[in-house]
Amino acid sequence: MQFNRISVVGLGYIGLPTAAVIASRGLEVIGVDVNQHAVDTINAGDVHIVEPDLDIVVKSAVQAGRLRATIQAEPADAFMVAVPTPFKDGHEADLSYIEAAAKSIAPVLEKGNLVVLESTSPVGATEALSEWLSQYRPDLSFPQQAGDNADIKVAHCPERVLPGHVLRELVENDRVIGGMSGACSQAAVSLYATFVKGECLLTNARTAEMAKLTENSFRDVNIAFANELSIICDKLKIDVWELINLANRHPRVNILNPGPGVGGHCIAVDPWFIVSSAPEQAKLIRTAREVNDSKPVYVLEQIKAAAEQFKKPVVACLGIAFKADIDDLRESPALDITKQLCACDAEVLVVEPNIEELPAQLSELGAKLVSLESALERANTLAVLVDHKEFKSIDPNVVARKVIVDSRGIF
Ligand code: SAJ
Repeated sequence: MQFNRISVVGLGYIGLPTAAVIASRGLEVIGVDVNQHAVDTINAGDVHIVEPDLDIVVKSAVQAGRLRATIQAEPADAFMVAVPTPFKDGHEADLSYIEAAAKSIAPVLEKGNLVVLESTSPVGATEALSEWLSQYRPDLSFPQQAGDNADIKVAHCPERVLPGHVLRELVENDRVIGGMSGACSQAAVSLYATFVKGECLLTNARTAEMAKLTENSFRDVNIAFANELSIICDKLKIDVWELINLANRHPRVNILNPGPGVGGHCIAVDPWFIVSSAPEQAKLIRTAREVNDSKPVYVLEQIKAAAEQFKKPVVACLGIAFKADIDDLRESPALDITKQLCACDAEVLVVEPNIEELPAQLSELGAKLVSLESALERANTLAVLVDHKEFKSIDPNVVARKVIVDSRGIF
Protein backbone atom coordinates (compact mmCIF):
# COMPACT_ATOMS: atom_id res chain seq x y z
CA MET A 1 0.00 0.00 0.00
CA GLN A 2 1.30 3.47 -0.90
CA PHE A 3 1.07 6.32 1.62
CA ASN A 4 1.51 9.94 0.64
CA ARG A 5 -0.67 11.76 3.14
CA ILE A 6 -1.00 10.67 6.77
CA SER A 7 -3.36 12.12 9.34
CA VAL A 8 -2.46 11.88 13.04
CA VAL A 9 -5.44 12.45 15.32
CA GLY A 10 -4.43 13.69 18.78
CA LEU A 11 -1.26 15.81 18.95
CA GLY A 12 -0.10 15.04 22.48
CA TYR A 13 2.90 13.23 23.95
CA ILE A 14 2.62 10.42 21.37
CA GLY A 15 0.78 11.94 18.39
CA LEU A 16 2.97 15.02 17.91
CA PRO A 17 6.33 13.18 17.91
CA THR A 18 4.82 10.52 15.60
CA ALA A 19 3.51 13.18 13.20
CA ALA A 20 6.85 15.01 13.19
CA VAL A 21 8.91 11.85 12.63
CA ILE A 22 6.72 10.72 9.71
CA ALA A 23 6.94 14.21 8.20
CA SER A 24 10.73 14.08 8.56
CA ARG A 25 10.64 10.98 6.31
CA GLY A 26 9.21 13.11 3.50
CA LEU A 27 5.50 12.26 3.81
CA GLU A 28 2.80 14.90 4.09
CA VAL A 29 1.29 14.88 7.59
CA ILE A 30 -1.90 16.54 8.79
CA GLY A 31 -2.25 16.65 12.55
CA VAL A 32 -5.74 16.96 14.01
CA ASP A 33 -6.43 18.15 17.54
CA VAL A 34 -9.40 19.60 19.42
CA ASN A 35 -7.11 22.06 21.23
CA GLN A 36 -6.87 25.32 19.25
CA HIS A 37 -3.84 26.44 21.27
CA ALA A 38 -1.96 23.23 20.35
CA VAL A 39 -2.91 23.63 16.68
CA ASP A 40 -1.74 27.29 16.56
CA THR A 41 1.48 26.52 18.43
CA ILE A 42 2.40 23.68 16.07
CA ASN A 43 1.57 25.72 12.95
CA ALA A 44 3.92 28.40 14.28
CA GLY A 45 6.66 25.72 14.38
CA ASP A 46 6.62 25.42 18.18
CA VAL A 47 5.68 22.68 20.63
CA HIS A 48 3.23 22.68 23.54
CA ILE A 49 4.79 19.67 25.29
CA VAL A 50 8.30 19.01 26.54
CA GLU A 51 10.31 16.16 25.06
CA PRO A 52 14.02 16.32 24.20
CA ASP A 53 14.65 17.49 20.57
CA LEU A 54 10.93 17.46 19.67
CA ASP A 55 11.00 21.24 19.11
CA ILE A 56 13.74 20.87 16.47
CA VAL A 57 11.96 18.09 14.55
CA VAL A 58 8.58 19.88 14.64
CA LYS A 59 10.05 23.20 13.55
CA SER A 60 11.86 21.69 10.57
CA ALA A 61 8.79 19.62 9.51
CA VAL A 62 6.53 22.70 9.66
CA GLN A 63 9.06 24.92 7.84
CA ALA A 64 9.45 22.27 5.12
CA GLY A 65 5.67 22.40 4.65
CA ARG A 66 5.26 18.70 5.49
CA LEU A 67 3.47 19.07 8.84
CA ARG A 68 0.32 21.09 9.36
CA ALA A 69 -2.16 21.04 12.26
CA THR A 70 -5.91 21.56 12.05
CA ILE A 71 -9.03 21.28 14.19
CA GLN A 72 -11.08 19.68 11.44
CA ALA A 73 -10.07 16.32 9.91
CA GLU A 74 -9.10 16.27 6.23
CA PRO A 75 -8.88 13.37 3.76
CA ALA A 76 -5.71 11.21 3.97
CA ASP A 77 -4.44 7.74 3.00
CA ALA A 78 -4.08 6.66 6.63
CA PHE A 79 -5.33 7.90 9.99
CA MET A 80 -3.38 7.24 13.19
CA VAL A 81 -5.42 7.78 16.35
CA ALA A 82 -3.37 8.76 19.41
CA VAL A 83 -5.89 10.20 21.85
CA PRO A 84 -6.00 9.76 25.66
CA THR A 85 -7.65 6.72 27.24
CA PRO A 86 -8.04 7.61 30.91
CA PHE A 87 -10.17 5.64 33.33
CA LYS A 88 -13.52 6.53 34.82
CA ASP A 89 -14.65 6.00 38.40
CA GLY A 90 -14.33 2.33 39.20
CA HIS A 91 -11.22 2.11 36.98
CA GLU A 92 -13.15 1.28 33.82
CA ALA A 93 -11.58 2.63 30.61
CA ASP A 94 -13.04 5.83 29.20
CA LEU A 95 -13.23 5.38 25.40
CA SER A 96 -15.00 8.68 24.77
CA TYR A 97 -11.92 10.29 23.15
CA ILE A 98 -11.64 7.35 20.72
CA GLU A 99 -15.33 7.68 19.92
CA ALA A 100 -14.89 11.42 19.33
CA ALA A 101 -11.92 10.70 17.03
CA ALA A 102 -14.08 8.24 15.06
CA LYS A 103 -16.75 10.90 14.68
CA SER A 104 -14.20 13.45 13.50
CA ILE A 105 -12.52 11.31 10.81
CA ALA A 106 -15.61 9.38 9.59
CA PRO A 107 -16.88 12.16 7.23
CA VAL A 108 -13.56 12.28 5.32
CA LEU A 109 -12.90 8.50 5.09
CA GLU A 110 -12.47 7.14 1.57
CA LYS A 111 -12.41 3.61 0.19
CA GLY A 112 -8.88 2.15 0.57
CA ASN A 113 -8.02 4.12 3.76
CA LEU A 114 -6.28 2.59 6.77
CA VAL A 115 -7.19 3.55 10.36
CA VAL A 116 -4.74 2.62 13.12
CA LEU A 117 -5.49 2.96 16.82
CA GLU A 118 -2.29 3.77 18.76
CA SER A 119 -3.87 4.74 22.10
CA THR A 120 -3.34 2.23 24.90
CA SER A 121 -6.72 0.53 25.06
CA PRO A 122 -8.65 -2.22 26.79
CA VAL A 123 -9.19 -5.41 24.80
CA GLY A 124 -11.99 -4.82 22.28
CA ALA A 125 -11.41 -1.08 21.76
CA THR A 126 -10.19 -1.46 18.15
CA GLU A 127 -13.34 -3.42 17.32
CA ALA A 128 -15.38 -0.68 19.01
CA LEU A 129 -13.59 1.99 16.95
CA SER A 130 -14.35 0.10 13.74
CA GLU A 131 -17.99 -0.28 14.81
CA TRP A 132 -18.33 3.47 15.49
CA LEU A 133 -16.80 4.26 12.08
CA SER A 134 -19.21 1.90 10.37
CA GLN A 135 -22.18 3.52 12.12
CA TYR A 136 -21.13 6.95 10.84
CA ARG A 137 -20.33 5.60 7.34
CA PRO A 138 -22.86 2.90 6.39
CA ASP A 139 -21.84 3.46 2.74
CA LEU A 140 -18.40 1.89 3.37
CA SER A 141 -17.55 -1.69 4.44
CA PHE A 142 -15.39 -2.46 7.48
CA PRO A 143 -13.35 -5.53 8.52
CA GLN A 144 -15.96 -6.81 11.02
CA GLN A 145 -18.31 -7.15 8.01
CA ALA A 146 -16.05 -7.84 5.02
CA GLY A 147 -12.73 -9.12 6.47
CA ASP A 148 -9.83 -8.82 4.02
CA ASN A 149 -12.11 -7.26 1.38
CA ALA A 150 -13.29 -4.34 3.51
CA ASP A 151 -13.18 -0.81 2.03
CA ILE A 152 -11.53 0.48 5.20
CA LYS A 153 -8.69 -1.34 6.95
CA VAL A 154 -8.46 -1.11 10.75
CA ALA A 155 -5.57 -2.11 13.02
CA HIS A 156 -4.16 -1.58 16.49
CA CYS A 157 -0.50 -0.68 16.95
CA PRO A 158 0.08 0.39 20.55
CA GLU A 159 2.63 3.09 21.25
CA ARG A 160 5.39 1.91 23.59
CA VAL A 161 7.87 4.79 23.77
CA LEU A 162 9.49 5.94 27.01
CA PRO A 163 8.91 9.62 27.87
CA GLY A 164 12.28 11.38 27.64
CA HIS A 165 13.45 9.03 24.85
CA VAL A 166 10.47 9.27 22.54
CA LEU A 167 12.17 10.29 19.28
CA ARG A 168 14.72 7.48 19.47
CA GLU A 169 12.28 4.81 20.65
CA LEU A 170 9.67 5.75 18.02
CA VAL A 171 12.13 4.70 15.33
CA GLU A 172 14.10 1.94 17.04
CA ASN A 173 11.51 -0.02 19.06
CA ASP A 174 9.90 -3.15 17.62
CA ARG A 175 6.17 -2.68 17.04
CA VAL A 176 3.28 -5.04 17.72
CA ILE A 177 0.73 -4.72 14.91
CA GLY A 178 -2.68 -6.29 15.23
CA GLY A 179 -5.00 -5.93 12.27
CA MET A 180 -8.70 -6.79 12.31
CA SER A 181 -7.84 -9.00 9.30
CA GLY A 182 -4.64 -10.17 7.61
CA ALA A 183 -4.99 -7.44 4.98
CA CYS A 184 -5.38 -4.81 7.72
CA SER A 185 -2.15 -6.01 9.39
CA GLN A 186 -0.25 -5.92 6.09
CA ALA A 187 -1.44 -2.38 5.33
CA ALA A 188 -0.38 -1.22 8.81
CA VAL A 189 3.06 -2.81 8.37
CA SER A 190 3.59 -0.80 5.17
CA LEU A 191 2.67 2.37 7.05
CA TYR A 192 5.06 1.73 9.95
CA ALA A 193 7.82 0.66 7.54
CA THR A 194 7.97 4.32 6.42
CA PHE A 195 9.56 5.35 9.74
CA VAL A 196 10.24 2.35 12.05
CA LYS A 197 13.63 0.63 11.99
CA GLY A 198 12.59 -1.97 14.59
CA GLU A 199 10.79 -5.17 13.63
CA CYS A 200 7.01 -5.15 13.03
CA LEU A 201 5.48 -8.19 14.76
CA LEU A 202 2.09 -9.27 13.43
CA THR A 203 -0.88 -10.49 15.45
CA ASN A 204 -4.60 -9.74 15.77
CA ALA A 205 -6.07 -6.56 17.29
CA ARG A 206 -7.11 -8.09 20.62
CA THR A 207 -3.69 -9.64 21.25
CA ALA A 208 -1.97 -6.34 20.33
CA GLU A 209 -4.20 -4.51 22.84
CA MET A 210 -3.40 -7.05 25.55
CA ALA A 211 0.33 -6.98 24.70
CA LYS A 212 0.56 -3.29 25.56
CA LEU A 213 -1.41 -3.71 28.79
CA THR A 214 0.78 -6.68 29.67
CA GLU A 215 4.01 -4.71 29.21
CA ASN A 216 2.94 -1.95 31.58
CA SER A 217 1.40 -4.39 34.08
CA PHE A 218 4.62 -6.40 34.09
CA ARG A 219 6.50 -3.24 35.07
CA ASP A 220 3.89 -2.27 37.67
CA VAL A 221 3.97 -5.70 39.33
CA ASN A 222 7.77 -5.61 39.45
CA ILE A 223 7.84 -2.09 40.94
CA ALA A 224 5.22 -3.21 43.49
CA PHE A 225 7.53 -6.08 44.49
CA ALA A 226 10.35 -3.55 45.10
CA ASN A 227 8.02 -1.19 46.99
CA GLU A 228 6.72 -3.98 49.20
CA LEU A 229 10.28 -5.12 49.90
CA SER A 230 11.21 -1.58 51.00
CA ILE A 231 8.40 -1.57 53.58
CA ILE A 232 9.32 -5.05 54.84
CA CYS A 233 12.97 -3.96 55.11
CA ASP A 234 12.04 -0.86 57.14
CA LYS A 235 10.25 -3.14 59.62
CA LEU A 236 13.18 -5.57 59.79
CA LYS A 237 15.79 -2.74 59.92
CA ILE A 238 17.52 -3.78 56.72
CA ASP A 239 18.82 -1.38 54.04
CA VAL A 240 16.62 -2.28 51.06
CA TRP A 241 19.07 -0.79 48.53
CA GLU A 242 21.94 -2.93 49.77
CA LEU A 243 19.60 -5.93 49.81
CA ILE A 244 18.49 -5.39 46.19
CA ASN A 245 22.07 -4.89 45.02
CA LEU A 246 23.04 -8.18 46.61
CA ALA A 247 20.01 -10.13 45.34
CA ASN A 248 20.52 -8.72 41.82
CA ARG A 249 23.96 -10.34 41.70
CA HIS A 250 22.09 -13.62 41.23
CA PRO A 251 22.14 -14.35 37.48
CA ARG A 252 18.34 -14.68 37.24
CA VAL A 253 17.19 -11.93 39.63
CA ASN A 254 16.60 -8.33 38.50
CA ILE A 255 14.61 -6.37 41.08
CA LEU A 256 13.52 -2.83 40.15
CA ASN A 257 13.82 0.26 42.37
CA PRO A 258 11.48 1.15 45.21
CA GLY A 259 10.21 4.73 45.14
CA PRO A 260 7.49 7.00 46.51
CA GLY A 261 4.86 5.35 44.29
CA VAL A 262 4.18 4.93 40.57
CA GLY A 263 3.30 8.01 38.56
CA GLY A 264 2.71 9.03 34.96
CA HIS A 265 -0.19 8.43 32.65
CA CYS A 266 0.55 4.83 31.76
CA ILE A 267 1.78 2.37 34.36
CA ALA A 268 -0.60 3.58 37.06
CA VAL A 269 -3.55 3.36 34.65
CA ASP A 270 -3.16 0.53 32.14
CA PRO A 271 -3.17 -2.43 34.57
CA TRP A 272 -6.66 -1.37 35.65
CA PHE A 273 -7.87 -2.07 32.08
CA ILE A 274 -6.93 -5.71 32.61
CA VAL A 275 -8.48 -5.75 36.09
CA SER A 276 -11.76 -4.28 34.88
CA SER A 277 -11.96 -6.79 32.00
CA ALA A 278 -11.26 -9.80 34.26
CA PRO A 279 -11.86 -8.72 37.88
CA GLU A 280 -12.03 -12.25 39.31
CA GLN A 281 -8.89 -13.45 37.58
CA ALA A 282 -6.56 -10.43 37.79
CA LYS A 283 -5.64 -10.81 41.48
CA LEU A 284 -1.91 -10.16 41.34
CA ILE A 285 -2.25 -7.23 38.93
CA ARG A 286 -4.86 -5.58 41.18
CA THR A 287 -2.79 -6.11 44.32
CA ALA A 288 0.29 -4.62 42.63
CA ARG A 289 -1.73 -1.48 41.81
CA GLU A 290 -2.91 -1.27 45.41
CA VAL A 291 0.64 -1.70 46.78
CA ASN A 292 1.99 1.03 44.48
CA ASP A 293 -0.93 3.37 45.16
CA SER A 294 -0.41 3.05 48.92
CA LYS A 295 3.30 3.89 48.80
CA PRO A 296 2.94 7.71 48.74
CA VAL A 297 1.01 7.61 52.04
CA TYR A 298 3.73 5.48 53.61
CA VAL A 299 6.48 7.88 52.47
CA LEU A 300 4.45 10.90 53.64
CA GLU A 301 4.19 9.40 57.14
CA GLN A 302 7.97 8.82 57.17
CA ILE A 303 8.61 12.46 56.27
CA LYS A 304 6.14 13.73 58.87
CA ALA A 305 7.77 11.59 61.57
CA ALA A 306 11.20 12.90 60.55
CA ALA A 307 10.10 16.56 60.55
CA GLU A 308 8.38 16.26 63.94
CA GLN A 309 11.78 16.03 65.60
CA PHE A 310 12.24 19.76 65.01
CA LYS A 311 10.54 22.67 66.75
CA LYS A 312 10.43 24.51 63.43
CA PRO A 313 10.45 21.89 60.72
CA VAL A 314 11.70 23.05 57.32
CA VAL A 315 11.25 20.27 54.78
CA ALA A 316 12.95 20.35 51.38
CA CYS A 317 11.19 18.16 48.85
CA LEU A 318 13.78 17.13 46.27
CA GLY A 319 11.84 16.61 43.04
CA ILE A 320 8.14 16.76 42.23
CA ALA A 321 8.17 15.27 38.68
CA PHE A 322 6.77 11.78 38.20
CA LYS A 323 10.23 10.39 37.47
CA ALA A 324 13.86 11.35 37.01
CA ASP A 325 15.11 14.04 34.59
CA ILE A 326 11.80 15.11 33.09
CA ASP A 327 9.50 18.08 33.76
CA ASP A 328 6.27 16.05 33.66
CA LEU A 329 4.21 16.47 36.84
CA ARG A 330 1.21 14.43 35.65
CA GLU A 331 0.02 11.86 38.18
CA SER A 332 3.18 12.42 40.19
CA PRO A 333 3.34 10.78 43.64
CA ALA A 334 6.09 13.28 44.57
CA LEU A 335 3.70 16.16 43.82
CA ASP A 336 0.94 14.55 45.93
CA ILE A 337 3.27 13.98 48.86
CA THR A 338 4.48 17.60 48.67
CA LYS A 339 0.87 18.88 48.63
CA GLN A 340 0.00 16.83 51.71
CA LEU A 341 3.10 18.11 53.52
CA CYS A 342 1.92 21.67 52.99
CA ALA A 343 -1.09 20.86 55.14
CA CYS A 344 1.24 19.92 58.03
CA ASP A 345 2.92 22.23 60.47
CA ALA A 346 6.11 22.67 58.41
CA GLU A 347 7.69 25.11 55.99
CA VAL A 348 7.90 23.36 52.60
CA LEU A 349 10.67 24.13 50.11
CA VAL A 350 10.58 22.52 46.67
CA VAL A 351 13.60 21.84 44.48
CA GLU A 352 12.63 20.90 40.92
CA PRO A 353 15.42 21.72 38.46
CA ASN A 354 13.17 20.96 35.44
CA ILE A 355 10.51 23.64 36.01
CA GLU A 356 10.63 27.44 36.23
CA GLU A 357 7.53 27.97 38.30
CA LEU A 358 5.57 25.95 40.86
CA PRO A 359 2.09 24.81 39.79
CA ALA A 360 -0.60 26.95 41.43
CA GLN A 361 -1.90 23.94 43.38
CA LEU A 362 1.40 24.01 45.34
CA SER A 363 2.20 27.74 45.53
CA GLU A 364 -1.33 28.42 46.82
CA LEU A 365 -0.58 26.06 49.70
CA GLY A 366 2.51 28.11 50.63
CA ALA A 367 5.27 25.91 49.13
CA LYS A 368 8.25 27.76 47.65
CA LEU A 369 10.40 26.80 44.66
CA VAL A 370 14.06 27.25 45.64
CA SER A 371 17.51 26.31 44.32
CA LEU A 372 19.18 23.14 45.56
CA GLU A 373 21.86 25.20 47.36
CA SER A 374 19.28 27.28 49.18
CA ALA A 375 17.29 24.18 50.17
CA LEU A 376 20.39 22.42 51.50
CA GLU A 377 21.24 25.49 53.53
CA ARG A 378 17.80 26.15 54.99
CA ALA A 379 16.08 22.79 55.45
CA ASN A 380 16.50 20.57 58.49
CA THR A 381 14.61 17.67 56.83
CA LEU A 382 15.28 16.40 53.31
CA ALA A 383 12.70 14.32 51.44
CA VAL A 384 14.21 12.78 48.31
CA LEU A 385 11.20 12.15 46.06
CA VAL A 386 12.79 12.01 42.59
CA ASP A 387 16.25 10.77 41.59
CA HIS A 388 17.08 13.69 39.27
CA LYS A 389 20.72 13.76 38.17
CA GLU A 390 21.30 17.04 40.07
CA PHE A 391 20.50 15.30 43.36
CA LYS A 392 22.71 12.29 42.77
CA SER A 393 25.79 14.51 42.89
CA ILE A 394 24.99 16.04 46.30
CA ASP A 395 28.02 15.73 48.55
CA PRO A 396 26.98 13.43 51.45
CA ASN A 397 29.10 15.53 53.84
CA VAL A 398 26.94 18.59 53.11
CA VAL A 399 23.81 16.78 54.27
CA ALA A 400 25.39 14.75 57.07
CA ARG A 401 23.54 16.71 59.77
CA LYS A 402 20.14 16.72 58.12
CA VAL A 403 17.38 14.24 58.76
CA ILE A 404 16.84 12.49 55.43
CA VAL A 405 13.96 10.43 54.07
CA ASP A 406 15.42 8.99 50.88
CA SER A 407 12.58 7.29 49.00
CA ARG A 408 14.76 6.80 45.87
CA GLY A 409 17.94 5.54 47.51
CA ILE A 410 20.26 8.21 46.10
CA PHE A 411 22.38 8.48 49.26
N1 SAJ B 1 9.39 3.60 38.82
C1 SAJ B 1 9.81 3.14 40.06
N2 SAJ B 1 10.78 2.20 40.10
C2 SAJ B 1 11.37 1.70 38.97
C3 SAJ B 1 10.93 2.15 37.72
C4 SAJ B 1 9.94 3.11 37.67
O1 SAJ B 1 9.31 3.57 41.10
O2 SAJ B 1 12.27 0.85 39.10
C5 SAJ B 1 8.32 4.62 38.74
C6 SAJ B 1 8.78 5.93 38.09
O3 SAJ B 1 9.43 6.76 39.01
C7 SAJ B 1 7.48 6.49 37.58
C8 SAJ B 1 6.68 5.24 37.20
O4 SAJ B 1 7.31 4.15 37.86
O5 SAJ B 1 6.80 7.17 38.62
C9 SAJ B 1 6.64 4.96 35.72
O6 SAJ B 1 7.89 5.21 35.10
P1 SAJ B 1 8.50 4.27 33.97
O7 SAJ B 1 9.82 4.84 33.58
O8 SAJ B 1 8.52 2.88 34.42
O9 SAJ B 1 7.45 4.31 32.78
P2 SAJ B 1 6.68 5.47 31.94
O10 SAJ B 1 5.33 5.63 32.53
O11 SAJ B 1 7.52 6.68 31.78
O12 SAJ B 1 6.59 4.73 30.50
C10 SAJ B 1 6.01 3.43 30.43
C11 SAJ B 1 6.94 2.53 29.59
N3 SAJ B 1 6.52 1.13 29.72
C12 SAJ B 1 7.40 0.15 30.06
O13 SAJ B 1 8.57 0.38 30.30
C13 SAJ B 1 6.87 -1.23 30.09
C14 SAJ B 1 6.90 2.97 28.12
O14 SAJ B 1 7.64 2.07 27.30
C15 SAJ B 1 5.44 3.04 27.63
O15 SAJ B 1 5.38 3.45 26.27
C16 SAJ B 1 4.73 4.06 28.49
O16 SAJ B 1 4.72 3.56 29.84
C17 SAJ B 1 3.31 4.22 27.95
O17 SAJ B 1 3.08 5.22 27.25
O18 SAJ B 1 2.49 3.33 28.15
